[in-house]
Amino acid sequence: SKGKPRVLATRHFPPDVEARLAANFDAQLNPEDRLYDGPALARAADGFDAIMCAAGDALNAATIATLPASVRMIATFSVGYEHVDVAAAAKRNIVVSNTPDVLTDATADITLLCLLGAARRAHEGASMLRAHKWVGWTPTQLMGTHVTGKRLGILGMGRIGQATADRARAFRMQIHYSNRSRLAPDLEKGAVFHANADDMLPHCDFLSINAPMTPATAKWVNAERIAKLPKGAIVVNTARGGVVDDEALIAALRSGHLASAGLDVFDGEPRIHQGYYDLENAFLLPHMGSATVETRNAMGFKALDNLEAFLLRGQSPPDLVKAS
Ligand code: 8YV
Repeated sequence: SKGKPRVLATRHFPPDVEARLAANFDAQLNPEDRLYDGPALARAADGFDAIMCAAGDALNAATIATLPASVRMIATFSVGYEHVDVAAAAKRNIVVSNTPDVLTDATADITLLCLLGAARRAHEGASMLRAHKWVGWTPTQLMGTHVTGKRLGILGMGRIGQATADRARAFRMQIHYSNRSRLAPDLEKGAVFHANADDMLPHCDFLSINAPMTPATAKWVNAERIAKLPKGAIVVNTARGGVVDDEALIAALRSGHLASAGLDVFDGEPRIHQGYYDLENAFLLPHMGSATVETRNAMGFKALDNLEAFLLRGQSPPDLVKAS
């Protein structure tokens, strides 16, 4: 009889996830705990039925073209899937799955952390204290931007955008949003819809990017659009760094047109634009949006639900990603 299906994982995962992976599959975890490049991944995948990968692993058309014929599935441990060329996979009859929903709350939480951290100058305060430079309170020390009652524009009102809006409403923020389509009233909850995202910009005291990385969103936040934001606005990004033109954002943070930025994601991460390191008015995190024990376990279990449906039961993966 045939043995268990074989799964090659590009990363190590939380212990309970690895235990279930090992129980149900003949699994191999990347011993290097760093990314395989294209040819090395293709070599390593020889004889494997599926690859369990993560955001940042470049499963582009060139890599997918060189994958061995044994590979029938790519399950990414992420909701974003711009790193997997789904059309190239479809051509080779490789199914792709992702992990939506389970990371919505954790990512919306960190969006508020970035918003508040940027508005309230958390980086400057924390580093002043840690550097033993806090000589005492003064009435004008570290005055930030008030959050309550301000306008928040959300670019991309999907699951994470909506969960961000729900949290922002507790701060009595006025929600504006732009999305491919307008939400039904029960989901919109009074937020102001802008059919053209450019038209939303003048209304944003805060702009939160919650859109996926696509050709249409690449470097969408550029110099021209930043100029349309009110002076003193704050940009928050917990989606993908590539949606922002780093040069333009850094220039606006230097000039003071933007008060600050709260960023969890960066183009080319972890080798981020050098300009960010010198900016006091940027609250920067190393892509930790989904990094809670509960969420990372749920993401792993969801990836496994998909692998098990397809490889053990011959079903379509519940979180099948279709080529657009
Ligand atoms: C992860 C993410 O931290 O789900 C995504 O799209 O970016 C994050 O949840 C990570 O990239 C996992 O692959």
